[in-house]
Amino acid sequence: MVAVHAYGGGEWGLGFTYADLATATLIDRTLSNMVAGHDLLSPAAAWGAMVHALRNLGRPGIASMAIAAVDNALWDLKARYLDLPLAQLLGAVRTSIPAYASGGFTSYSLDELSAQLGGWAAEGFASVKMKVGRDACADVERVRLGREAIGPGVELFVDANGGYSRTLALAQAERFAPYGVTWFEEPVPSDDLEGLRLIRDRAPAGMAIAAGEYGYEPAYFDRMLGTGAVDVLQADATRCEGISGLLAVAALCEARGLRLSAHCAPSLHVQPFCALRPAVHVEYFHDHARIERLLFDGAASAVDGALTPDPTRPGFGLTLKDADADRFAIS
Ligand code: SMN
Ligand code: MG
Repeated sequence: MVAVHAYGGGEWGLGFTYADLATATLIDRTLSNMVAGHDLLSPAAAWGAMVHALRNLGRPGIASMAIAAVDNALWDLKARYLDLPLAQLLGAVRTSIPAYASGGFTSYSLDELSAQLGGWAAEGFASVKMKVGRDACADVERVRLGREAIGPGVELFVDANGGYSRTLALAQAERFAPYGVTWFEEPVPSDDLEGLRLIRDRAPAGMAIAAGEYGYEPAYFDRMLGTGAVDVLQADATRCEGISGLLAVAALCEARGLRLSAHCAPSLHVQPFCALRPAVHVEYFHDHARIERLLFDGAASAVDGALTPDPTRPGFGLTLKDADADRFAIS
């Protein structure tokens, strides 16, 4: 995690991304000077300056994650300055957002998989996500077990992380369908937009194709949507250049009538996803939920399968627990 504090108007703002130390170096050496002196009420202006300044480094990847962390801190600062939760600042359209629980790694034993997914169903999550894509045969058995663990009333999502070929993904979609899989994420590598489109066109009825977690800039999402690659677009504000970038992605979804789902970092996404009209849910990725609870006061905590921002806390509602974070600091 790379955490950023921004200061102005007697307030502070906190943003973060999940990225390499190189991202922090870029923020420290370049972006911090770049945003200094900007109007704290206009994060979008600072965002434009950052995008311009990093042009020659190449935009996707480290540069975009660095912009994301700073942009998130600047939005938090603005919201704190105005004493508004970020959802209110952006214009809330809902008071809570459904969350799907996510884990189910291929490295788990069958018992671990059952216990995790079944536990989430018992906690009240309406949908849960598990990994597939490592061993096609084993995956079918794992999906069968996943369904058995959660019972009939919970949606089952699978994420192949691009682990299948086009033909195998089509075959797996047919094999997963009897277990009520309603979401097939990255059945093929997400750079294969025509492949995603092919699977989407031929997937069993009721099975949505999802991708977008490697999106760093608006043009990437525009290409993905322009190819008709997905039913649900995923976006991650720790990657897609922060809240400013996320607003652009939401506009693309809205224009095409597509659903938007948050990837990872639940504590960062709960507030903005209460203000984005195309948003359908956020991902309650279990490792991030744990890390964010460890490092932040005000971290997201799912209740009955939903995340509800605290209306009394401004911005993202997060405060870095300095003493706990210091134990893990790298400098
Ligand atoms: C994922 C990728 C990287 C880190 C955590 C989780 C995964 C997801 O692809 O969609 O949750
Ligand atoms: Mg994924």
